[in-house]
Amino acid sequence: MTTLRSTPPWVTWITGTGPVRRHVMFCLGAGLIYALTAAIMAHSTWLGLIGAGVFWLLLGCMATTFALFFALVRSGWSQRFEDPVLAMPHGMVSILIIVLAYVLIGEYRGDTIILLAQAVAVAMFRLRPRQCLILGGWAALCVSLAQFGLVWAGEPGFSLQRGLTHFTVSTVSLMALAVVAMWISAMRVRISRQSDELRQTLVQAQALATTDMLTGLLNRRAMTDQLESELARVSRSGTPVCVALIDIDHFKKVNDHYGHRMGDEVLRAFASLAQGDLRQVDQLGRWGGEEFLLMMPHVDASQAWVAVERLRNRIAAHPMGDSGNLTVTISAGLAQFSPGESLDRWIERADQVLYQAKQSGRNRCLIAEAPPPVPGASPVPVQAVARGPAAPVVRLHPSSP
Ligand code: GH3
Ligand code: MG
Ligand code: MG
Repeated sequence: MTTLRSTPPWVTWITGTGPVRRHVMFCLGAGLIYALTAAIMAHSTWLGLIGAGVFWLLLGCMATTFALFFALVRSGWSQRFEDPVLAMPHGMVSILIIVLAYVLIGEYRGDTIILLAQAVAVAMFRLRPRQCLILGGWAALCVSLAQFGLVWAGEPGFSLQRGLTHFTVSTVSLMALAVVAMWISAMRVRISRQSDELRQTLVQAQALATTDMLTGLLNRRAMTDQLESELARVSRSGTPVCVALIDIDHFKKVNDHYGHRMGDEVLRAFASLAQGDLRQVDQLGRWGGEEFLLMMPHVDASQAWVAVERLRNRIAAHPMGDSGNLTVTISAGLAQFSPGESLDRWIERADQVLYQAKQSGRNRCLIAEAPPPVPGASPVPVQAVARGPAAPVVRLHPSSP
């Protein structure tokens, strides 16, 4: 048994719903990285490694950036862009803040290079391959400018020699990381495209396995599945359900006189007319050749008979073919499910009365009489079969079990 757990309202208030929620979660992930960085900075400030002014300035920059991007994503404003997470501009602004830290925190500035590497590495999970390379280049460019600026401004302890060493190490490692990020991002894009294709193929395969290609109706296998699940439902609820086996009369003659293509056209026309005439809960499938099976839940035999008669009259009155000079009729055998009987037996009863409808002149719908009750099963509501406007109930062969 599965239990449905609903999301608490305060979580929905923060994350939103639908696609926005997924994008907000990315933003919150970035927020977590900011929070960890702020905690490390606070500890360093407490140890006296960073000045309090610098700490509050960097904290303010991080908080403002996070709040701004969170608002843009959470409000749904960013949905208009190809990447609603805004990973590229967010990544670029974060890199600027890290480079600001690089400039301001003095002799421990080398530690911030690892944060730049982290910003580039995170990009591979969201950005396209080329964007990963651009972001890596942006990080290397910003930190290089900062290094040359520090040398040019005569920052104490940051000689030309030191600046060049920093420049080489940071540029080489950031660009190497950007190439790896690009490669992983390309792999991610390829895997996601392949899984989309696979999903599409699966949907197509499912449609092929359950649909009759000529008429677009359920095929026999899918129809049998529907019948089985309906029987499982009926055995719990006890509500009535009927099937009608419908066969086009003298269909062979249509093929013989008008050609096989016209025969196909008639089958398609029947399917489309019937579908337009039925309730949403009714299920129609192609049972084979020019024979169709209609399942009608929640109605007894006399109510189902009225529906099939309406369909029969509609088909008989509908001109088919290009010139419209062809009309066909249908015969149907109808059976209400009797508690305790098997699916095969139920359909067999419908088939037997269809045979009798053919024998007695075609273009009619007959109802199968309810079978003798199965011991232990709840009885069939007899009046359900006997009621209705002249519904012709047919007594099946006495030897039938
Ligand atoms: P009855 O009134 O007794 O049902 O006679 P009938 O001619 O309709 O029945 P019969 O079983 O003699 O012939 C059915 C024909 O339906 C034979 C078969 O070639 C044709 N048929 C079956 N499937 C298709 C199909 O997909 N397309 C076309 N055009 N014909 C089909
Ligand atoms: Mg036929
Ligand atoms: Mg037939």
